[in-house]
Amino acid sequence: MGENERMKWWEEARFGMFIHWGLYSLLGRGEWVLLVERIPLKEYAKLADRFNPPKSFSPEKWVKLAKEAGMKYMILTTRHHDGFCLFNSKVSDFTSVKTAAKRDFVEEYVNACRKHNIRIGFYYSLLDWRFPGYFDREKYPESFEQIVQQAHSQVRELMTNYGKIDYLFYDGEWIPGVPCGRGFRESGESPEVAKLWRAKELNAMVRKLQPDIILNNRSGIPEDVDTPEMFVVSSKEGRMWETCMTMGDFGIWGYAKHNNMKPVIQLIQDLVSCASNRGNYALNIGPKPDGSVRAEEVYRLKEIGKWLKKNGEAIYGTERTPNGFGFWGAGMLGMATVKGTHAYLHIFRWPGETAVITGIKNKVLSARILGYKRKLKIIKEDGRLIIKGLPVKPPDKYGTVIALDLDGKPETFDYSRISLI
Ligand code: FHN
Repeated sequence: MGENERMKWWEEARFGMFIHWGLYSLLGRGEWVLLVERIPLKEYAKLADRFNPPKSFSPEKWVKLAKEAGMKYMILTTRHHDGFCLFNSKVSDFTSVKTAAKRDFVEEYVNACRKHNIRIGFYYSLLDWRFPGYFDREKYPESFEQIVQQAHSQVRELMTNYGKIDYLFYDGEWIPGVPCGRGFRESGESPEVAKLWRAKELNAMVRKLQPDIILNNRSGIPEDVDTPEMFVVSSKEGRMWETCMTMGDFGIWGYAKHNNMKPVIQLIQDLVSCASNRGNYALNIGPKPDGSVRAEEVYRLKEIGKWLKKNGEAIYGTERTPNGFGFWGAGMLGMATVKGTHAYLHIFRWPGETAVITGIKNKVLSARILGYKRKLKIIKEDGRLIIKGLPVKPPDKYGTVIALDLDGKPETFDYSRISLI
């Protein structure tokens, strides 16, 4: 399959669900609880005796929610930094198959994704806090080597035993004391990190087993997509990227009993901002230990889904918006996304019956409000686009999209440098 063909679904998708679920969900204080509270390993391991969701729970519930939210792919934590696997592994007994649950949740997850035709992503943490070699590679070289071997063996298991996988999201590539070029925003290369994880060999194995897979940039090698985290930061032109984002507070991905949820409008504006710059948005849920999704997350996903039902045309498959198009997006009214010969003005600050947008070089053939029947009048004068006949009040509480049909690919020129007199 050619490069463009391989990335096609990714370009079309724009919106995915990230899922952080594991032993840490039982404690309700986020996925880093083992390390930040320095819980003794033996005590933490006992959680596996309690990690046993009811038989009535199935990952299919998450898949149905993702579909209702308008998400096109999913990423499940198959194993996080605590080392507990949601899949069967020959190289570890610390798995949901060999402990209380006696279930291969990864298998249930992939089956549900396929049943509902949604693209399948695996998250896999290279590091494993259970090994002293992670904390001090020099002092415990054999232990560090064991982590690397575990990672190679388990990634091979994940790429072999669960059918076609669309996206592998490595995480936990950083190693104490070793320079790592990837931060929350930067996606820099990390050659020393890649060398220590033997990432070249690992990724070659992955691509041999899964030739069409998309790999993220968190094995120390850039591979296919950058992954800014908690920030919408677009990569350079031509480079694919995805912002992953928590629905609640900064940096808490696993279930946390007390968590301040972001407003729907902020999540939608993030999604538009990603789509405007040819990026994807992986929005996270942190299910409770029984697998159920908290009401605040369900509400937000359903609200976004309703908005996308009306405005998805302005999100899915969008291209990179030319700088300055609509003069910094859609003027000071919102943001713009583009696709083919269409431009979409996402208006978050409703102007009333008339909207004025500058910076569009094209001839505008027509304008319509997505999901709303109303004849609009467009006037192009002195480089300004004046749209008349808009409703007095905004049709959509989260953001109304005015679709423009242009005489060609969207073009702009910089009005900020043209004197007003
Ligand atoms: O340490 C992890 C964190 O728990 C979470 O999984 C995020 C999601 O991308 N990644 C790491 C922090 O960068």
